[in-house]
Parts: sequence; C-alpha cells; structure tokens
Amino acid sequence: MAGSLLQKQRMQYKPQVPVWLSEDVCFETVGGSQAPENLRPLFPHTFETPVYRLRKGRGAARKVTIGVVFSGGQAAGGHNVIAGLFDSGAQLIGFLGGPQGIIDNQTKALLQIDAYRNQGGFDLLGSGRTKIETQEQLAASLKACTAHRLDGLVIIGGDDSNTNAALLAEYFLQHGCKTVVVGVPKTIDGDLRSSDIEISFGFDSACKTYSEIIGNIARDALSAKKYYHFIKLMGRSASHIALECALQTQPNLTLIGEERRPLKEIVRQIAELITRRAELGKNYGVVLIPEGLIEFVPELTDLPHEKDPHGNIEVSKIQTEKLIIDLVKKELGGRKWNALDHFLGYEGRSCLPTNFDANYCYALGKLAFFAVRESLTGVICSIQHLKESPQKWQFKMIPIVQLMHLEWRLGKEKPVIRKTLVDLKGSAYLKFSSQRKSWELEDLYQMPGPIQFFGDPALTDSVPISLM
Ligand code: FBP
Repeated sequence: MAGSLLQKQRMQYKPQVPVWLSEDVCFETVGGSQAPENLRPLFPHTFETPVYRLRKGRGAARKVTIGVVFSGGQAAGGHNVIAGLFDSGAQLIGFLGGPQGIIDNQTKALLQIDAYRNQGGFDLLGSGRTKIETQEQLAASLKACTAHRLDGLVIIGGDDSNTNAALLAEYFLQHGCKTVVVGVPKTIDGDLRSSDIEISFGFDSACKTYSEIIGNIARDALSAKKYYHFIKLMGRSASHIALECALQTQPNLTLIGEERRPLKEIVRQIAELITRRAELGKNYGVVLIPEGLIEFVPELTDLPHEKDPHGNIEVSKIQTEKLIIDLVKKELGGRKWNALDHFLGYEGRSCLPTNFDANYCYALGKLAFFAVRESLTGVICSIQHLKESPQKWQFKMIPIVQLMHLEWRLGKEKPVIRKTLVDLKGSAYLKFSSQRKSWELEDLYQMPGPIQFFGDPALTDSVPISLM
C-alpha cells in the first residue's frame, strides 16, 4: 500500500455512523416541497417532490448500480462518500473529470477503493466545473447513464453542481430515463446550506487547516514583532470560512464581505488599527480577508472579472490582499510599517479529512445509496444534529428545487441554487462581533495547531464553531 505512515493509519479509520444505518431502513414523507412557485414551469416533474426522512423499516430489497461523480472544487472527505456507497453494496461506476465525464461517458468501474478511505482530494476520479445545461449536454448525459443501466447518479458537489443534479433529474424524468439523480452537499465554502443542510462537507477540514496556519503566523508575528500579515482566505462569495477561522484564531481584524462596507471605510479602519497598535508599541498584527470580499465592496464589484462556466467571478485569482495593503500604505502616508500577504486556499481542500468530515461523508454516502435504492430523484442528502455525536444524527432527503431561485448568470436568468451568505443575525456572527473589538489591540490569538486524529475525543471529534 503506497502512502505515508499517517495516510496508511487513516485508511484504517472506521467512520462513526448511527448503528441503525446498518439495519433495514426506508423513507417516509415528512413534508411538501417549499420550492418557489416561479420554478414550477421549469421543473414540472420534480417541483412537487416532497421531503423524505430515513427511518428504520423494510426498504426495497434490490441490487443497484450507481454512477458517481465529483463536481467543482475539491473538499476533504469526498472519497468517504464513495466508501459509504461502496460499503452499502452498490455496484459503482465513477465518471472521470467531473460533469464533463458524464457527457463524454468517461468512466471507470470502482472495484477497490481501500487506498482512498479517509483520504483527502478527489483524485480517485478527478473533478471539473462543466455546467450541464444545453439540450446536447443533457441528451449525452442521459445516453451515458442509460448505457451503463444506472439506477442512480450521485453528484457530489456544491451549489452549481447540485443545480446540474436538479436539471438532470428533471430531464431524465421528462425523457422516461429510469436513472434517479441524487446530490451530496460538498464545498469548503460552507455556502450550500439551508434549514435542513447544516453545513457542506469539507468546510471543517479546510477551516481547521487554515486555522492551524493562521495560528502559526500569529505566533510568528508575536515573536518577530515586525510584520502585519494580510491573509486572504478562500471561500467564494460568502465569508463563512473567514468567520469560522476568526472564531478559531482571534486575529486582530477580520473583514466579513456580507457587512457590505465601502472600500474607503475598510482601508481607514485598517490604517487606524495600525496607528493605534503602534502607539502601544505593537508594529505587527494579523488581518483576515475573505476572497469573496470583492463581490460585496461596491468599488470592486464593477471591475471586469474572469468568470467560471457557471458565471461565478473567479475570486481566487484576484489579489485583494495586495490591493488592500497598497491602499492602506497610501492612507498611512510616510509611516513605516511592514506588510506581508498570504493566500490560504488550495492547501485546505485536499487535506486528510477531519474525523468530522470523514464520518459525515461516509454517512452521506450511505444515505445517497438508500435514496437511489428507494428511487428518490432530484433530492439532496441532509444530515441534521451534526454538532451531536453521530449516533444522534438524523437523515433526510430534500428536494433540490426547494433550494433554488432565478438568478442572472452570464447575461441570462437561470434557475440556480441560492448561495447562503453569512447571516448577520446568526449565532456565529453575533459571537464574533461580541468579541472582535477585544482582539484588535490585545493579542488574544489562539493557536489551534494541526488537525488531530488520535487521542482525546475533545480534540479529534471537534465540530466547526459555526455549528455550535
Ligand atoms: P466549489 O464551490 O465547487 O466547492 O468550489 C469552491 C472553491 O474552492 C472556492 O472557494 C474558490 O473560489 C474556487 O473553488 C476556486 O476554483 P478553482 O478550483 O477552479 O480554482
């Protein structure tokens, strides 16, 4: 078996899921869809899909063949979704390179997945960002699923990928295709959320990886006492990652895009922070900047930006941290101070998943299997009570169309899943805003250290602070 000692040890980890998941289970309907009425004409076959709850009981006794695909950016734990499907007894066919692999019918049979258990990344299959929307793409996808006689297609993805899932489910029903389509909520961004989806997988591992590095940088700042570190954090649009990392590490200043503050005000605030800290003899500090800030600051939104196939601004390519440093330098005129910029992004998407993500993903894989076995389509997996131990988790399938609305993308109005932004009245933000003032001048940095896999469960099984 290839891999480092830790990789190999992690392969042996047995994800924790409720004991009753290995018994006979079935779904019951627990409520109608809350989908917006203006989507009814676009989703005539899936609009009325209800919400289902998984419970003990006799389910369908049949063997199923499932196609599985990773879609969009990597997020730690994805391989465990596949492990959950695999261990449930599905015959698995992986589509290669993301949604384009479905269209082009590029596949591999998944007969052995042990080397990928509890491992980061999506390298078992690769991933991609193709938007499936044209008649040709939809027809090619149907052809591939039919050719493999798939009972189900499981799409492991974020908001845009699950939009693909909703469109495919509708199209397949319209064309009499028996393949059901099931989504799994993935994305480090943490913006695929609803009252039923508490968090997407990958968020916890990414935030813990970034928080380790931020904590290390803070301690370096505290030791050398000569640099301001401006750290841009990945997380398109929403600032969930910046908020979680702020709660984990308590930096001097964290910008939150959703506060929608003018650029001038942000620059002035940072300049004042630097001046006030200098008066205390502190010429160092840590500032967190969410990459999605660009989408909320009026002076920055209007600039021309590159967009991905789904119409999202490619914010990772924009060096907001450098821009802000330059503007603060201008604001401070001749004052001497030193700034360093960092971008934490890709290093958090493919790390070894935390126990939380390893357990969550394995359970999501099992849930997706049951959904296919029971022929549910156009639905996304939801596991609730995630801050409790896995034995207390509850499982549902939510109609994807319920999460959607019409939005302008690339010059057209399109049905897409609404990204969930940081709630400025939510408990995570309120906790942050009640403490952040004290972090400005006092150095109350926290150093969370690396993700822990062995030892005290308080360390190994901790959940995101945003969930508490
Ligand atoms: P998903 O929404 O597909 O999970 O991807 C999110 C993300 O990691 C963002 O945080 C980031 O802005 C973007 O992907 C980077 O995209 P790419 O991997 O194409 O460079």
